[in-house]
Amino acid sequence: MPYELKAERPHAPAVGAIHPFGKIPVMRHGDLELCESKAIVSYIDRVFDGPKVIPEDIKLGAQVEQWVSLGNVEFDKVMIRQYVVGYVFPKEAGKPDMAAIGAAAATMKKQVDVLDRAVAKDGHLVGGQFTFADINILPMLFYVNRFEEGKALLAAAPNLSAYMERHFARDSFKKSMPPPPPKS
Ligand SMILES: N[C@@H](CCC(=O)N[C@@H](CS)C(=O)NCC(=O)O)C(=O)O
Repeated sequence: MPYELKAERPHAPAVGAIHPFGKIPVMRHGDLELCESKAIVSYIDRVFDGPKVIPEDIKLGAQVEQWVSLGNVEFDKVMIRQYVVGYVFPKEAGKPDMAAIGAAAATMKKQVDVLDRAVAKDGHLVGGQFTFADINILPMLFYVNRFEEGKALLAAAPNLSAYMERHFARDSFKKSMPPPPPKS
């Protein structure tokens, strides 16, 4: 589907006008303004033709919802908020709290095992097809893989490593790589 990407920082006025807590992404389509990735994806999936990223099949769709919820509640909390943000935005500038990062990495080990088993069968989280369950989790794995402990954990998970390699090579993944953030 055609789209126009307007790069904005979180909490920029244009973002705050749509997301009550100033987070990105936000979307505008005609007179509809939406925030929160899952809501945006569900809308696009329903309005536009093309392959569904949330399958219409009730059981497959429910499994996608399950993994998206696990992604947003469990994996995002540890992998992004505790681990990646711990490195990128330390509370004290230039001094990441290595005890907190180590604790996050220990929890992440269990999460990586769960994902490694989940993709073992056919290289997807749900139903042998590429869905929003995968799309939601792949950017988290991409950023975890940029830091030492995360890279080591992921390298030790063979199914998940193959999963990442395969899906990171997708044209859509490369095209949705965020542009450098605009200057604030
Ligand atoms: N639940 C939101 C999470 C969005 C989110 O956390 N976005 C980050 C950037 S990837 C953000 O805007 N962070 C700014 C902040 O937390 O203040 C969604 O799924 O869209």
